[in-house]
Amino acid sequence: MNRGRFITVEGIEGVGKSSNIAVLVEQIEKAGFDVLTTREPGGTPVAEDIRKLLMDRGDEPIPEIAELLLMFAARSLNVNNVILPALQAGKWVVCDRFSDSSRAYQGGGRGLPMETIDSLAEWVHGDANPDITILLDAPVEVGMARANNRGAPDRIESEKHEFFERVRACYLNLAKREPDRFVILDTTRSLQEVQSDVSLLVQQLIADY
Ligand code: Z5A
Repeated sequence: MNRGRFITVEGIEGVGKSSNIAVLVEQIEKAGFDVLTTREPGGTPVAEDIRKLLMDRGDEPIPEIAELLLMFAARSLNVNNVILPALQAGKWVVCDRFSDSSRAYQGGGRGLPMETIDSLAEWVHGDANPDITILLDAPVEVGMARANNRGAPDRIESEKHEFFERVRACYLNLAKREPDRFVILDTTRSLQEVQSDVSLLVQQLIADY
């Protein structure tokens, strides 16, 4: 059986990951493939517990290194217990964030060394890298304005504007570094326009499968 395709969706908060993942999944299913969706940090019961630890605005400060290691601990659970078994069963996997989020947030945003993050990625998931990464991109103000319509910000959402500027710049650099894997979609356009690009992309992926 062919290994399924592994697709990740990335971007700063509020750029429309959830809204576009819904279309992505619908299109893949329409083409007759089984698809599994998951998210990071999270995706398994223990990884979802780690997510709560990471997002809660508790009293104890979380050092940057602990934050990075917790992201990768959750990723190890998701890769081994959810992503790899699904790919091996021929399912397509759509993951809301993956190691590029650690590169962008903990590397770009917090300033942790990229070589360390790349080594952790290699250690935790070896060559289980995404076949394609959709980077949804918009200026920080746009993402924040869309995200602000929701409830109280979590621990990471409470960071300052400059933090998210660094995260976005890092994402754009990652896309430059691996142009064959990344597809950048400008999400300042209407949701319908972006979703129609997502549909075209899926058709292309299916044609190449
Ligand atoms: N994190 C990390 O630091 N390191 C890691 O390794 C990993 C994660 C894996 C997880 O958050 C947090 O963890 C995240 C990074 C960090 N922290 N931050 N910030 P998450 O991924 O669960 O949540 P999020 O990034 O905050 O995503 P989100 O806010 O849920 O946004 P979204 O899914 O990208 O957007 P949406 O919900 O689809 O859309 C937001 C609103 O905009 C909604 O009302 C839509 O209808 C609207 N929208 C969407 N697209 C459009 C367009 N094109 N036009 C108009 N309106 C639109």
